[in-house]
Amino acid sequence: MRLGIIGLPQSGKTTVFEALTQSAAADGNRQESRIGTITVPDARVDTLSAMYKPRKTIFAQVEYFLPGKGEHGGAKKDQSIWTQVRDCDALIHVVRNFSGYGMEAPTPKADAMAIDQELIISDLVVVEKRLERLALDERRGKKPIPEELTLLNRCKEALDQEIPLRRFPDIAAAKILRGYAFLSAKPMLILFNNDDENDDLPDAAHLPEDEACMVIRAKLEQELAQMSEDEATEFLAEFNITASATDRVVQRSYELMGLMAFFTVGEDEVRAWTIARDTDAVDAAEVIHSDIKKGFIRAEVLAYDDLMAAGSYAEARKKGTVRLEGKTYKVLDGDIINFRFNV
Ligand SMILES: Nc1nc2c(ncn2[C@@H]2O[C@H](COP(=O)(O)OP(=O)(O)O)[C@@H](O)[C@H]2O)c(=O)[nH]1
Ligand SMILES: [Mg+2]
Repeated sequence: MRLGIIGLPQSGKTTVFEALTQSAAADGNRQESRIGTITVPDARVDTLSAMYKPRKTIFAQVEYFLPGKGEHGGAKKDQSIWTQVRDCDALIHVVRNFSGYGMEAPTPKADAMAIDQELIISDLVVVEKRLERLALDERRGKKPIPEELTLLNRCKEALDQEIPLRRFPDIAAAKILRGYAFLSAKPMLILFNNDDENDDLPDAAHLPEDEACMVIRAKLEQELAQMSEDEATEFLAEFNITASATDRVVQRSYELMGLMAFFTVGEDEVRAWTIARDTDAVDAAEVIHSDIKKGFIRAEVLAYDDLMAAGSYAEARKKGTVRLEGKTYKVLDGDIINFRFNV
């Protein structure tokens, strides 16, 4: 899973990236795009690991991607940022809500909308090109796929009205549109980047409507990321910060993207795997290995809570809470799965 960090210049994207990934700036390398991998905290994995004492414990991971500035100026530069984030699964949109010497007062709502406009325009270009192409094909006797045509026309209608595609869950989820990687269809979390002293969201008048929003104090968090544990504890108390920004941002992004985790356990490895909600068992198997999907027989499933209630896998089996499920079983958050397959 990859989260792309976007936002206006000077909104704090680099600072947010460094806070989240706990990485310091590699000086002189500022034009390049950067990727940071972070581990998704999950207390259930800690518990399973304590129970199985495996050789390896593997948490889910998330990648943060900070687009590079590109080599060209002007329009081409902007274009390249959007091209760079096309294959991200979701967007983290950083909006300036801090003041600084020589800066204008923050205008968070207007700033957020300006970026949204760019996403919308970028998608509109893609949709219009594709519709032209389909019309041309049709004149040459090639029939378009009706579902695709209908959906593309709906996209165009929405984008023409400056409505981002993420407002339409069926469009955002449509398999047939996936290849277009529409930017405004991606789940987006707005991070208001506040002054150190301010822990609040902008008041309603300055909030964009219908968006997932949270506050980050990126500069503070960045400083925090570079402290020793002792220093950090003191600092957290002083600024009234509870969970680290990373934890909060990851959690919100997970919710936003409709993601969840299932687990595999054993003496060798305890591991969390990330899947979308409503994933079939056979597709969850594929996340581990395509062979498991191909040779899928059954999924042996035990809910995490049932394992905790029973105390051990063997006890859970005696109680009858270990189930055998078929290919189309919808995996639930916290399922512990043992796939039976042959290759
Ligand atoms: N006061 C304050 N300054 C910040 C904050 N986040 C970033 N800055 C400053 O704003 C400037 C731009 O930040 P930067 O991360 O480079 O923005 P980018 O252009 O979006 O990558 C830098 O001087 C940062 O130190 C913040 O939360 N509070
Ligand atoms: Mg930057």
